[in-house]
Amino acid sequence: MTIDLQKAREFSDKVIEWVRGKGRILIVAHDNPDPDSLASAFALGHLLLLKTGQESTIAFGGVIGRGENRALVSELEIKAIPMEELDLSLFPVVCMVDTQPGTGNNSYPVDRPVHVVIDHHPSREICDSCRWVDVRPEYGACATILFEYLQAQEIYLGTKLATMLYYAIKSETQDLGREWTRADREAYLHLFPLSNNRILFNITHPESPREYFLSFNQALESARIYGDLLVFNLYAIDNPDMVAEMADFLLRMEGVTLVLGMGNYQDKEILSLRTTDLSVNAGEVIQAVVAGLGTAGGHGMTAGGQIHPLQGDRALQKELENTLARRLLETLGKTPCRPKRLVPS
Ligand SMILES: [Mn+2]
Repeated sequence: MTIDLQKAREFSDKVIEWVRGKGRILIVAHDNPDPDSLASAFALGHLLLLKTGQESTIAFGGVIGRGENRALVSELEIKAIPMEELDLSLFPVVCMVDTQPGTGNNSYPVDRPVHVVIDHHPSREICDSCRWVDVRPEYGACATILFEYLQAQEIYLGTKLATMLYYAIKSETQDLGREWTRADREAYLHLFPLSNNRILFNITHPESPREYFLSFNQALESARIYGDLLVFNLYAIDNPDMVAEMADFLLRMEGVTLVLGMGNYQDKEILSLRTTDLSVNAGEVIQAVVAGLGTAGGHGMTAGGQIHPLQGDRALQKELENTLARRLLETLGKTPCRPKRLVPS
């Protein structure tokens, strides 16, 4: 291990000391949680249980939709509870992982206190009001930060914990192909031999419903290409994670350097932006595109947003697509042009 664990040790020491004796702990993941968010939440709960004897509850908004994420949760027995089923006043300690207060991508009420924030998204001012904040935007995965705490606190990495942290870093950085740092690589290499390959295979090859395959069809049929930009619209979806998954899929299109996707989940428009262009900051671009319409945030190459509420009218959703495409071209300083269909009509 060549990474410097001093920061991790100091921060985790202080948090453990502060949490000790304070009672029940709530750990908030972001909405429609991904493996990075779920594994980080589990690891934090595990650390605090071993060091303080206090139990944690993992809470999330939305759904665990993606087949891989459902398999992760069931194979590795991660117990996560929908936020609306919890009485939030019962938790004297509130932690947030892989998200921050007031970003719009978590369902924890903004007017309630958050004590501990551990994240790798760009830092938000609102965190100044939180007691303990460890935000490292340079890290590829939030799970890497948690891995460092576990190492610094000399916590034994059992198969289950190792497998979920490994899968979190693997999926978040696409096997260290996207936005990773040396710390992510160290964690990834350390965790791989401790992971269970059969479970990893089951997670990465989930059985998928017919709707899953129809989403590919919808993504392809709706795809419009504006020069090197591609915009697609899934309209009504029953799994909000499909937008990001189809964005990743279409980003492999020759000649395309940026993809903006959208889909309507329970009257909320879910947006996803992906880019391979290193001169573009996806998080900043999507914030400019949805300004005044919704909330958004993200990293350099991946970002997401939500526009709420938008009732399920198809014409309205098409109109929104055109608006977002126009704003995207404007934001990137490109001249407006007539889009081409990916699939000829
Ligand atoms: Mn993350």
